[in-house]
Amino acid sequence: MFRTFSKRAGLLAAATVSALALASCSQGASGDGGSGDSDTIRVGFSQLGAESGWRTANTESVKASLTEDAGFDLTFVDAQQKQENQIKALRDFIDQDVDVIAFSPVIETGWDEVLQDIKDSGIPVVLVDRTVTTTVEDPYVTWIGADFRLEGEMAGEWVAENHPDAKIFQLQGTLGSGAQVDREEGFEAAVGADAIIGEATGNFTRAEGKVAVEAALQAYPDMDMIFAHNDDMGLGAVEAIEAAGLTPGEDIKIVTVDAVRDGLQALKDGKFNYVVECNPVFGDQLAELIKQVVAEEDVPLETVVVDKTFDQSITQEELDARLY
Ligand code: GZL
Repeated sequence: MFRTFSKRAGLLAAATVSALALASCSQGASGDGGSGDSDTIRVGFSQLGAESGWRTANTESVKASLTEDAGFDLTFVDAQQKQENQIKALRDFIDQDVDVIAFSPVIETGWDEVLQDIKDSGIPVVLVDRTVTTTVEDPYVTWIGADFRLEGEMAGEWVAENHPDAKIFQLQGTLGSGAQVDREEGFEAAVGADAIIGEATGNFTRAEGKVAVEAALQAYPDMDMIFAHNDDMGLGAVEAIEAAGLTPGEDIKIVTVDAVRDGLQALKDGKFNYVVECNPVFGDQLAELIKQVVAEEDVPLETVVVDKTFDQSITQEELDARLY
């Protein structure tokens, strides 16, 4: 069974690759004729959906980097958060005999057959963002994304330090996704499982997050904190809390992950209490990795996109300076 390895080891590799990527990008960008390919690289990209502000920003970053001018012929397919749509897209990419297949798996499991077929086709896989658990040996050449477990730990450490007695409702992302599994693991390691009085999934969307919290407010009247696995569900929680006549950020504290603009605005407005970043703007690093894969250069198995954290001291200047 293969799963993306412990991501801490990837940090050093990330720093190395990031420096290399930036260097080679700047060479290419300055037009000094770097080592750019004369051939176009045909990339099949299966994006899992458009469920959140994070996903939208990630898609924009990927499309802004995998351009014709940069030497790519990108086929981009949105799966509307359905695994069967992703598997169909991956099979289409095999039929089209693309040069590289890239995808962000909506959940960790259920990919063995299609990953084996891709491997048999000889097309290299670049895994993006989410992780996979599979029996296929060496299922992908390289993965780029965030350390979800660390994100959960950072959120949990802030809670443990600032609200040690919190009664927490956990608003989970898409069940079975690497982001949900690992954020939950990291968060619970930091706060202790006993601090979590209830949980339910909001599938990383604002609407489903609101519905889940409406039910939670009835089921857990003594909850005083929500850990939402992304900003969008946290914003849905704000709507539900306000509809119940309570004050988000005060009666019920909210801790989230992503740091999209709407989430950081809620933080600045006092409706969120703490936000852990999960940076989606890595299209340039992805483009560089794909070029290295096609050139059969050595690439690290993992490139971890480094995250930071925000509290309510965030300024409007910081907010305005955000890329997404
Ligand atoms: C994280 C990404 C998650 C975001 C959500 O890298 O996979 O999926 O946290 C998105 O906003 O839905």
